[in-house]
Amino acid sequence: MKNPRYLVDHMFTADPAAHVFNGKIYIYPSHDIESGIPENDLGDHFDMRDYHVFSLDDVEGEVTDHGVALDVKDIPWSGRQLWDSDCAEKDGKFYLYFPLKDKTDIFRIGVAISDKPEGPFLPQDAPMKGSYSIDPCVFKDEDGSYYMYFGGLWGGQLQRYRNNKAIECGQEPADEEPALTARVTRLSADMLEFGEEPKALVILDENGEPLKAGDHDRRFFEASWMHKYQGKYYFSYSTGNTHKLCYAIGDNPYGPFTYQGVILTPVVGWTTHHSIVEFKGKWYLFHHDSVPSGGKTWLRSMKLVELNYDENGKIETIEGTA
Ligand code: FUB
Repeated sequence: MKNPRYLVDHMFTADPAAHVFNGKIYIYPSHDIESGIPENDLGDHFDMRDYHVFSLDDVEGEVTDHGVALDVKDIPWSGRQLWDSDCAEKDGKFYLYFPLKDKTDIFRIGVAISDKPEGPFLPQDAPMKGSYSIDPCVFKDEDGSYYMYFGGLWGGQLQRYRNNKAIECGQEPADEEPALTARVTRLSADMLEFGEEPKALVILDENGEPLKAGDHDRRFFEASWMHKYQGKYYFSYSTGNTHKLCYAIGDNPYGPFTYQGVILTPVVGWTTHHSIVEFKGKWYLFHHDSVPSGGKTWLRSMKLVELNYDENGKIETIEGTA
């Protein structure tokens, strides 16, 4: 495999969530477009309108674009901005989870269903009850339970919530206060709703203290991903304005997790976002950068690179500009 490898060049793709279904790799990325909206800290320039699903039989193989899997115009509650999605399979059905601003410009998380991993997906009439913010990631544990991880700062609106309730004039905490965290919730048996109140996913430092809001090099910003390696739970995420993909390890799906280090150093482009998947006995990082668009933050291209662990289960840092 050319390592790293860009996966497609006929359209811009970002935030790739990869899963192995039916022996193939399926990828659920965002579909970046040139919207003409000026860049700002709320991410208005990320004005995506549909999703395509991609598959490949092998990491070196040809990538198939399965076409439009879900279009914003078919989502009854839609406002704007289809951001990072994820997909989970249960009992032969496939559930696509996506963040989208509703008609009042508040991000909610929606679900759409298909009989096939590539869709097309039929959206539910309303977003998941009690959902907010962005970047849903769904993890199936070995006991058959499904957990959703979500949340994102700034344009992702997470700073507007405390204890799952919207607050007036939401702002990030002061630098010395505990950082805002991703959220985790078990999904309901029908996969369509939260099965419980979302909980805070706490990341501890080397002294067992929660990371502080001012610790921009390590604190959670967006892009949750969960995978399991040698019985441990690896929560990985983007640090946003410091542009790193980092990870923390825990003993169960809820944590707490202890900060470990950097998976990917900054890439070309403002955002960094990924998934980690095992395929045929090797591990891979799917992520994106803005090299092919000449550095345009809102026009990203998904990539694939092999990921390695050392003998203690530590992930070896990958150079984002490699
Ligand atoms: O693609 C839009 C947003 O950019 C995602 O939801 C974030 O994670 C960032 O990658």
